[in-house]
Amino acid sequence: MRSSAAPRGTAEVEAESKHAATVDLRSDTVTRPTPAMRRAMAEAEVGDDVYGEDPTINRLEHSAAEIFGREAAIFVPTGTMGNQIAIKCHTRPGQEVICEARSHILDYEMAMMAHFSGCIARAVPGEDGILRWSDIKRKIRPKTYYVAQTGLVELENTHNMGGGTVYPTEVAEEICDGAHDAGLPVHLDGARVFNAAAALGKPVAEITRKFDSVMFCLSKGLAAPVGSLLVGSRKFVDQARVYRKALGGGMRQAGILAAAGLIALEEMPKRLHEDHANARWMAEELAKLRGIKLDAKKVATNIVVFNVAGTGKTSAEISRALAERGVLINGIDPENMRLVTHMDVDRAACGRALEALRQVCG
Ligand code: TLP
Repeated sequence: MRSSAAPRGTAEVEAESKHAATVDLRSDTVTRPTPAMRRAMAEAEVGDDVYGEDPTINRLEHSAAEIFGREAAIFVPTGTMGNQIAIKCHTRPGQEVICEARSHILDYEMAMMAHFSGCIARAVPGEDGILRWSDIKRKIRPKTYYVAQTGLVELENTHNMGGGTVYPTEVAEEICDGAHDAGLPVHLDGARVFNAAAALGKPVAEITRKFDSVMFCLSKGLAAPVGSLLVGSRKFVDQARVYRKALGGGMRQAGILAAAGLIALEEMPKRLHEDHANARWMAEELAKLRGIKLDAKKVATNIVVFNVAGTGKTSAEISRALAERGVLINGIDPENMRLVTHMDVDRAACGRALEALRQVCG
């Protein structure tokens, strides 16, 4: 069994070197910087960001705050660090964080909410990863001294393991309003919030306006090599800067990275619909294969999660056979797999991956 977050196995690496044109659908994190990004990186004006003196980082943070309609933003090396800093800022040790049962903060962030913030997750299952206020309301702990108190509500949009599903804006806003009435902040893991915005046809500022903080990644569908941002109030971001430094995330002349990030932020969101169309097409074709189960109509962004139990093979066996044909797709568990479309995989490459899937699963 291999998770999508797992390092590449020998079979995959060997296959990659054998095939000049490997189709890598393991994640949108595998995208490489564009020529424009590489040029901008080479020419970036830099300074020491711990002193607040890197002009390119300052420009990126300013631009992110403006795009999200917030007071401030902070550049962090990874989405994981951004999420964990947000949890630390919003909570106190001994509290609970309400999140979806397959959320990234719970399943892929190394138990850091316990390790770093001293909190436990109150995991709530949601259909396709999407929670409703009625699910959350029931899990808020009563205000008595003898139970751990709820400190934070966290949502994920798009929901990764839910299959790139998108929160309808009114559902997310009802949760934010309900949580705020209960005195609770709400953090958004918006690693792929630009995909959500593209699917909804709305600006990110509009779909995230009620959240207290938002983390989003430059290094996924937006194709930057490194980096994420955390946006929120000035007070929140000032506190986040303290925790970023404490975690060793004060990166000095990281304007080199921010230069690529600015292109990712300002230029790349407009092409995400191509990835979504490719994912939907792959889902429709996959649904025709015997032994594979998925509802292609639910594929709204760039992630396709599908069940392979009916093929009589495990996801690891399928992964290996695909890798031999130059196609990389990982399993989530023995019965389920995830493929993610992105800028470095065009329609023709998706077609080649489908052909390999037909050979292996059909
Ligand atoms: N997701 C990765 C793996 O860790 C699973 C991927 O390949 O999809 N939030 C969400 C919703 C994410 O999907 C990820 C990365 C993160 C946070 C963390 O971002 P990084 O990898 O920059 O720490």
